[in-house]
Amino acid sequence: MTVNAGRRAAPRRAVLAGAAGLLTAVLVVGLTTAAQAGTTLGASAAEKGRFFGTAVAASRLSDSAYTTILNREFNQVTPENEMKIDATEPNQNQFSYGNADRIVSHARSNGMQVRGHTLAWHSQQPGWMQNMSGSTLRNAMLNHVTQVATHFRGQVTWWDVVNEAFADGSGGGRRDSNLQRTGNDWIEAAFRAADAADPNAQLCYNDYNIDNWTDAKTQGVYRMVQDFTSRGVPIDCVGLQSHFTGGSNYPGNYRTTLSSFAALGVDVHITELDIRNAPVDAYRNVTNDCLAVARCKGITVWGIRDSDSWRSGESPLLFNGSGQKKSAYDAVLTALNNGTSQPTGTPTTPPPTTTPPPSGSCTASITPGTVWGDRYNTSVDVAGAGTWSVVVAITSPQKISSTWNGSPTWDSSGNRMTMRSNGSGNTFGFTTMTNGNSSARPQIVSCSAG
Ligand code: 9MR
Repeated sequence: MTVNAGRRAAPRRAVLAGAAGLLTAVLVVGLTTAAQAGTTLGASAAEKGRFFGTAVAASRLSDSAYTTILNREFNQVTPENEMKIDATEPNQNQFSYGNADRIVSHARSNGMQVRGHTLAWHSQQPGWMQNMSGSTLRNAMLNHVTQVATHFRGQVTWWDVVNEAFADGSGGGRRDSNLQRTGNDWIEAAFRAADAADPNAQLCYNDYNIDNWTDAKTQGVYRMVQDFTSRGVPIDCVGLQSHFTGGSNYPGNYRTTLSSFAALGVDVHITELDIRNAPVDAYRNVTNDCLAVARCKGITVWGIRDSDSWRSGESPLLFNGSGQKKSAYDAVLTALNNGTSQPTGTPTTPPPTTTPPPSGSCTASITPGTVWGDRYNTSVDVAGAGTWSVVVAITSPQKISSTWNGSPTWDSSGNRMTMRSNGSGNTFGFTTMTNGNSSARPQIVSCSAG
């Protein structure tokens, strides 16, 4: 049993998503192009029980070409800079959330989940923090984690609690920084503070150059996660940034890295994917590797169009500067559509043997949620069982494009979703694209305990 299983409590996300959606529904009613499951990255990933997301910059939300692609293709967002320490606490104990709130509001009102990035990092610290050290810095960091995680409680599905704390090179040890100099336990202290502030958020460690399984840095992070899970430090996930510098930089053992972290009992996410010149093969391989590992729950690209990228000169993304789909986009979408919905993965250590819980029945009831021009939300309350699996039928051509608070799998038609409890409570939810049929609504087929 993983340490995180007992951490999650009431499933507030679906309810809040509906409320946020209601407030801003007017903004999305104008959308005329209905995305179709299987023909967009987010919808196709959702059919495989995963998310497909992008980094978003608040300054670009007023660019309709940008938001058209964002709303059509993605079901997860990561604020690119707006939740970093310098943005959220520019002066000590003065918090500033405007741009971050704008991204969160846009995301949630469009049925997208949010990854918070990032609570503790050696970089992009405000000046006041850069000049601190010792217990003063430790306390300021913990206060920052607590305040920011509390502000976004219930709105952020995952937090990059700590970012880039390991050194490059052959040692596999920690990066020197003012935070590291407060003591080696600063990372677990940050995770414990985040857990206390938002017990429902999934807490991730995020880093770059941890893609190649044999690299010392990868091994160093692996040992830390292993240590955390063995001692009950609350960690739920590891993010591999995966900023690749070219096709050759994608390591052939990437799948082994993903499955090895997963075998520790944490989810893995590809959090900042971009690849120099967007080679089709490398994008396809990354996608297939994620799909092959059951606990690889999703992919986030680090920007939408090449012109939005932090390294725009390398054209590393899936859309060109004019917003047109590149060949790499087609490769990713095809891989997602061909991928398995019940991946097996190849863990380097065998998974623990578990005894299935006793089966029985339960009841599942539907509560309609926010309705937009081209999609609507539904939440389902399950009673009579703590762990369960609920089968939901959708009427074609409607398709479910994103889900929350459960682990979905799909039948081959894509019209039947089996949602299993994943420790997020007894309410799950999903967004359905109407695809031209605005009258049909999901039906519960069965509810089984265990
Ligand atoms: O994309 C971000 C860029 O706009 C910022 O100037 C930069 C400043 O540090 O951070 C970039 O995002 C980084 C992310 O937060 C952490 N991993 C590496 C990303 C690319 O540098």
